[in-house]
Amino acid sequence: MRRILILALLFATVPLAVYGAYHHGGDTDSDIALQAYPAIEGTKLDSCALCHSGGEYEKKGVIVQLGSCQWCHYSYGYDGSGDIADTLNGYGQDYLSSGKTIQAFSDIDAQDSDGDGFANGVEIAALRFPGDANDDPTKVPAPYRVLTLDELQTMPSHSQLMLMNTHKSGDFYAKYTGVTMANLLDDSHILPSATGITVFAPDGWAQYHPLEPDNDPLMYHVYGVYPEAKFFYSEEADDSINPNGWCDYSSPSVEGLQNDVPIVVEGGLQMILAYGRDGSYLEPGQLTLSNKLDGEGPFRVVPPQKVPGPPDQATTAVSQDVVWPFDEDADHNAGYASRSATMIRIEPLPEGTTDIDILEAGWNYVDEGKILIYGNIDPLGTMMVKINELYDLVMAMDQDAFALRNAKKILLNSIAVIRAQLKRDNEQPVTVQLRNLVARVDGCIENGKPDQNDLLGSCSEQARVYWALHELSVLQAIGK
Ligand SMILES: [Ca+2]
Ligand SMILES: [Ca+2]
Ligand SMILES: [Ca+2]
Ligand SMILES: [Ca+2]
Repeated sequence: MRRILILALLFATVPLAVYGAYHHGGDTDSDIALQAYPAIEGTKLDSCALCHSGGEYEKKGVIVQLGSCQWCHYSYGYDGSGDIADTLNGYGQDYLSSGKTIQAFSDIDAQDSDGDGFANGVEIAALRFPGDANDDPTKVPAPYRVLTLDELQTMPSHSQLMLMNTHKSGDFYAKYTGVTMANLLDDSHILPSATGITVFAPDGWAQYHPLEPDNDPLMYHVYGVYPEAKFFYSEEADDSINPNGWCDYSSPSVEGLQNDVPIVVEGGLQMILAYGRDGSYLEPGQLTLSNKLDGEGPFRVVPPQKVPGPPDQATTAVSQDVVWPFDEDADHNAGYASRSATMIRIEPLPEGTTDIDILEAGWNYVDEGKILIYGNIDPLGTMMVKINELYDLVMAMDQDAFALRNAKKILLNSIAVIRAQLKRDNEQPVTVQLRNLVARVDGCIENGKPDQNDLLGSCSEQARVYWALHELSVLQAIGK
């Protein structure tokens, strides 16, 4: 029960959407959106979430959070039997009632569909959701890093033979290989204020883990070694001998092990981000037509048992008159092992930041073998990416957008100076220089038109640079 509450709380404060491919057969609205706003192509706005909301439902006592695409499929149905209007956010409803055309997009441009104080057109220019009041141009995506399978494999690897104890799916021993979560977080430079992680899979699943050991039996910690486990073997449980067995002992690593003998794991049992199992890469997950996840890879977060015990009989089995009957209080760690993890959010999100643009971190991450780590981490890497993007953005701007003939050069030079200071990690000058530069692109935001010292004469271009600098300023303040 406590777990359900915690998940519900997390979701209540930080709404999340997970996006998939959304340019459906028969869907013309997403193409019209791209015609109306070509600049959103490939951004987080180029997704279901532009017009559709996410949602959640309860499944066996657990709140399952669905992103906009899954929510639409869940509530509208793959057969289209539901009412599509129920899945629309405020912006989608305004678009619908304005006639669903290119003209409709410009007709509602000046409206504030989600009531967050920013007009739809302003939000779209800043790449913020016009149908989500929790997203607006002042909100800054949290710092992040993306890791590939190759990169993870260059980090120290950790292997452990362990029991995966399930409620009802059948238990198994397996030797998982990966990186310890502790190592991964240290390598990501998590900040001292970090308290836990939430792991997300593209089917909408989310699982929270505290950093430090916790008394709650359902809280599997990130840092620290788990108790050594004994090997539990019984012919009755062995599904290769007994057709009614419930444990798979086929892992080559169990060969030669005796019942009731401790399993020795070098470095001890730890929570790992696994990419291998019994010498093979994890099989990538995929969503079945009934919205169920098959496969467990390319990455699975694997927590060992906090209270080691034998594989117990499935809760659904008819016969519980066995050597290890189902035990409600047993440590069923497998249910907390997130399959096909594509995102790890380090909690809490730093002040002034919000969930990142996670358009890419869905099923393509499963296919590409990538994982996204974001939240309470050192912002420097993200700032370097953002300042390079800003430089390229200004570089590509038309000369006409600038207020003076040499204004483009001045702006580019200023950005280059800040970038150089960032590289040297000179905190003080970066903060001051960012503030000074904002003052030279702030007229339109402050007073609706360029002011005396502004470098850009075009308000739309000013807004893009202004919000980009705002983003850098918020990131710069993280952890300070
Ligand atoms: Ca708005
Ligand atoms: Ca908004
Ligand atoms: Ca079991
Ligand atoms: Ca100014």
